[in-house]
Amino acid sequence: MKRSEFLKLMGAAATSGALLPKFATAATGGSTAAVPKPVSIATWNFGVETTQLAHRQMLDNTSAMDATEAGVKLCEADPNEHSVGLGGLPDRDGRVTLDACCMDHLGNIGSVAAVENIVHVSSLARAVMEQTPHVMIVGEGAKEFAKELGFPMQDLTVPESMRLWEEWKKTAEYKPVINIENHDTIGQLSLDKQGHLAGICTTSGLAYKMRGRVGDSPIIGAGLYVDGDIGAATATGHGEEVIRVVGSYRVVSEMERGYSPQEACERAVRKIYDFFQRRDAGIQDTQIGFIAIDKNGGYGGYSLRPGFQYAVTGGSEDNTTSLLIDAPSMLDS
Ligand code: SD4
Repeated sequence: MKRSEFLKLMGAAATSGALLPKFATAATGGSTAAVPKPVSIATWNFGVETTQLAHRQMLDNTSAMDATEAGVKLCEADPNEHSVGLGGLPDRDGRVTLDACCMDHLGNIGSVAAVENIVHVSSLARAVMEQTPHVMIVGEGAKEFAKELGFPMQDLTVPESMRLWEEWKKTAEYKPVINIENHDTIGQLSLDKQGHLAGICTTSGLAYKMRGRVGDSPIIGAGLYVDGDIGAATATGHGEEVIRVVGSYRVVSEMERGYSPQEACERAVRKIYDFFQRRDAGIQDTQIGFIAIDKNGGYGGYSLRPGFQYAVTGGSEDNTTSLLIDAPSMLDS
């Protein structure tokens, strides 16, 4: 299916840039200036569509959590995105396993990991948050819970993801690898008209991972963190390294100490770099990106190496801005 057809199917055509008074691609950077509420930010270029959808919904008084969920679901259902939801790259055994978590401004959290056959794991994480006394359910248990709730079960493979896996197998010798080109998790953070923050992170994780491997994305504090009084952050990239520094919590905690979202993201990336140095570990295969938003709509993003982009859509009905930003990076290549 072509991307345009897919978007039409998802009813997202109405969120295209045509409706937006301003659409620009900034060269680099974050903003210490606040974007007027509502505002939504998300990792990677698919974040343009997902933030536009969330923003439009929030203009209509949808909550940050509902709008963020609507945004990331667009990405989860897209068979052409091979790092999230349907069509995500499989583990080394050819099984697609998904991870997701969500958090709101009150500190409500929900998470699922290593889930098979469910496209909208963001909604499943939200169901864990809202309908169970627990915060994290994994594997078969998560699938059973999804079945109970009536989530459709489906094969998450698509011909292209299987073709890529077959290619990988030719030389892989069944060895899990960290492959920087396959980091495209969506982490999305929104600030609604009421000033409430919410975030969701959803991914198929590292391509060709070992069965049962779980990265940062469904781990509250690592892949996502929201503090309604301060701000929110989410991560993409090499999950093992993000977990090591409790990355998203670290970003929010730096904001609590007074750093801007941009500075806070930079400090978290530098900490990851420091840990590599201490361990004398090779950093060549690692990419990490953080994005953050504060409770006033200030935002930022930063990555270890170039190539990371994030999207920001915010402002009032009459004055909406949607940007795709090339995040500044710590290393040159
Ligand atoms: C993980 N952080 O499972 C995820 C992968 C990722 O962009 O972000 N890809 O480690």
